[in-house]
Amino acid sequence: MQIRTYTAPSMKDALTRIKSELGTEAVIISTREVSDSGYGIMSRPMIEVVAAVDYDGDTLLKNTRGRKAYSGTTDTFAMNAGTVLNPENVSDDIVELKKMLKSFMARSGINPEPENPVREKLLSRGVRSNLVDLIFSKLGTDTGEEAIRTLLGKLLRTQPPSPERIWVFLGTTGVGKTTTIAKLAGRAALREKKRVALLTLDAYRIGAIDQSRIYAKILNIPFFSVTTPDEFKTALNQLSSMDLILVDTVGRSPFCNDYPSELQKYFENVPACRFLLMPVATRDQEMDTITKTFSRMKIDRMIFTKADEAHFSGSMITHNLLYRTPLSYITTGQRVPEDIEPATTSKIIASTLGDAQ
Ligand SMILES: Nc1nc2c(ncn2[C@@H]2O[C@H](COP(=O)(O)OP(=O)(O)O)[C@@H](O)[C@H]2O)c(=O)[nH]1
Ligand SMILES: [Mg+2]
Repeated sequence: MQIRTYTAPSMKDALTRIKSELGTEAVIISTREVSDSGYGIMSRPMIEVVAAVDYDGDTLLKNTRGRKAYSGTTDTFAMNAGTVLNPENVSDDIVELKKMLKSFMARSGINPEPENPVREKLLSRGVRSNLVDLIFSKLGTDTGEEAIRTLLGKLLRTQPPSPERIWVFLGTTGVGKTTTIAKLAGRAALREKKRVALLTLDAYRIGAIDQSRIYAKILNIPFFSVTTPDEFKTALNQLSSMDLILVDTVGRSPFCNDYPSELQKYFENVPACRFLLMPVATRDQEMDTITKTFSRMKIDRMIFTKADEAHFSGSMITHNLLYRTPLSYITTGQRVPEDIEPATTSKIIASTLGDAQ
């Protein structure tokens, strides 16, 4: 964080200098009236403003470069969103300081700019504040909901699974991997009449395979449980006639550093579509940690789970705009196989902003 003190004849002059030197992400920490260096009646009242920005010089430069590109196409915006909003640079302190500044201004009788109701709506539905700032810096502070829906419609990425016949389901424990696999297996086997098999990687021999075994039995499809990369490859060879092989993973917390690298050993030279599953109600900080941890597995698609349990679903927009991994499915309940839907941009937008008027 850089902290600088500015002295200027008016608040407006001070803010202009802060904006040009520290950028628009700068926050005001304190303001006070002071006198300039003149004596007696010659001295003029001045205002002293302490401002801070949460970037080191290098990142600030990147940030400024990123901002210039916003005037380009929406794709340029999207690409640069990654640079500007690298989650490692995103600090809760900035949000906290902005809140403090607002309450300070309110108490001092200074009227902050009236908030745009759409901005409030996006924030209250869980879209990350830095992204909301970015959207409004692109579209203008008085932008209406329609323009935001149109922009999101262009930026959000949804895609069906990639064409490989092996699908791998990754994510922390309890996010809904096994249930989602059962839903997809049920649909593929019963509705699409595909030859489907279930395979569980129990790398740590935790023994949590009964659930998958039961689903396989109900669907009358082959089931394998493997505990080493060699066993995994042998099982894949035996399943070479299958149209779809759904691979469940049971294991440790992703905060265990060796977990993704252990898993990675199974998938060397195995063409597969790798899904990362995450509940809609995941908090920002966990979202960043989990995404970063599993990024070593080269995630191809996202599945957001438990949409029915979340009060708001801005996390899907946040994740999609920040990490750009296309979303394939959204799960909406515990019923197998009913509660799963292919993702569409209009569904993501409607789940956050409500149906368009
Ligand atoms: N409400 C709700 N519960 C779900 C959903 N998907 C899975 N679950 C429940 O979440 C719990 C953990 O699911 P499971 O598939 O075992 O998670 P895993 O540890 O990732 O394999 C189970 O009780 C599931 O019924 C969903 O979309 N909505
Ligand atoms: Mg499971």
